[in-house]
Amino acid sequence: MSKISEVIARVKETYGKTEPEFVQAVTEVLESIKPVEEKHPEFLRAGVYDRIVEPDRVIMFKITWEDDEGNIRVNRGYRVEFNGAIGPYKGGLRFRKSVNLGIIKFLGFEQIFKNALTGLPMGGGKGGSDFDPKGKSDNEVMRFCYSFMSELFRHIGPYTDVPAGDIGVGAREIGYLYGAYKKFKNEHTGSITGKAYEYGGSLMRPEATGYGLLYFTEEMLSHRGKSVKGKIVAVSGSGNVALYAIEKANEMGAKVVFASDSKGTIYDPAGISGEKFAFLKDLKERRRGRIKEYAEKYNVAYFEGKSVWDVIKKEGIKVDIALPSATQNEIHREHAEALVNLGVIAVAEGANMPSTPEAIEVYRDAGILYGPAKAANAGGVAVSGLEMSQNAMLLQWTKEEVDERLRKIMKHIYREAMDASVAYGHPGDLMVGANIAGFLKVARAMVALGIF
Ligand code: NDP
Ligand code: 2IT
Repeated sequence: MSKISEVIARVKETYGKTEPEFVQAVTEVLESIKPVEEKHPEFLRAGVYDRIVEPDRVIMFKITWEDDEGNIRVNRGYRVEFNGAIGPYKGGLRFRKSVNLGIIKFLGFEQIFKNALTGLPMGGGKGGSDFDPKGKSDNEVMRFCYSFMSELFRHIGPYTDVPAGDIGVGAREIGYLYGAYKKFKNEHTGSITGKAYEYGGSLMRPEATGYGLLYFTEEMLSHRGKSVKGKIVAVSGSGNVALYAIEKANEMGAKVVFASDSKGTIYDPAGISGEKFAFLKDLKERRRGRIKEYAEKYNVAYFEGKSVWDVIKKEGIKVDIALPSATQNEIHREHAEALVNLGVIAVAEGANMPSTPEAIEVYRDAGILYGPAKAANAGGVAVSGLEMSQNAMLLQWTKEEVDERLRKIMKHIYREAMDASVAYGHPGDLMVGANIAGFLKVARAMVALGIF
């Protein structure tokens, strides 16, 4: 048995029952880097495959806070510092009821290779809590964030570990988390990204993941003589990634007809644009409301309890481009089959691991363009890296400067993934290419740094 197969089997055996998402992520990455094993005996000698699936450090802690009624509440906090070979640990924090160690480990593992692909010196990490900000008052969220940071602050720092946002962690949460960090550490340094511009954030960070997703999609299409312009697009979710994906898709001349939240899906065949998009953005970003309100206000179809992909499959609605931007494992085999049968030309992942392994198989068999998450959604962490650079220099760039760098980085990621796919015998397979290109950088660093 090859070493890689042996490691996959061991991870499955150990975590198959308790951490299925982690096993899924490890299996996908290791399976697709198999062409590397024979070509690089130095990685085998250095034990890289065994080492890379073990987090450097897992921190778990209790968060105690008081709700508005005076009840004492307890949540669980996590920070997984997965791999720091190429730079400080870097990755978001997710606050959602469903968060558990396996989910944070899958996200941290993915982050290692995504961050490497950006070309910036950032290691991989992720954290979060089973706390759900939904339905909580601003004061409750603030008390929770201060309590969360009262433990986390001792583990992070601008050259150690730099958290940011993810699901349930947006501008408000980052503000409170950074406020707490600053108070506990008595330091104003770039130890969290996604900060508002006023206190040291980077312009364009809120937009970066969604915009980067569209830059990447355009790059993929352009190599087949196509463009986003004039295409019908399905976006899932209506959070940070989804909203800015919709905004940029509109700007590029596409028509976005789907969006969703965890309660249901809207279908607006006329396009979610102009005043309607402004309403959606205000509804989800500022008012924290339900997407159903959009359907009521604009008299369009609403599908309660259904995902975008359920609706596409059931109603047989054709889209040209699918941009899953809500959560992991939202697209199953039958959804992917429906997309393909209806004529989708590209799937690019805004969310992390939104497609199941079976769905990915369908895309690849059909030969459609597939932009895997760690390449397609890397714009967010890339601009986080640029925020770290600006913080280190104690200056702030203009929007144009950051946007220009983001565009270049997304092109660079495409090129790296494409070149690796060719060099390792799977020309055009961006999933294999992205995994290999990201892995090579980290593995080379691990070998260079010696065994420890
Ligand atoms: P947000 O919290 O801003 O938005 C998440 C959106 O997805 C909301 O519309 C939410 O619905 C929906 N959603 C979340 N979980 C589920 C679920 N289990 N089922 C159905 N819908 C769900 O998060 P982000 O936009 O930041 O993150 C979205 C995805 O993108 C995640 O996979 C994240 O890991 C990934 N990502 C985020 C980056 C970032 O910079 N923020 C960077 C790269 C990837 P509701 O409003 O009802 O909660
Ligand atoms: O999944 C991701 O890349 C993020 N949530 C962004 C991480 C970051 O550090 O900006």
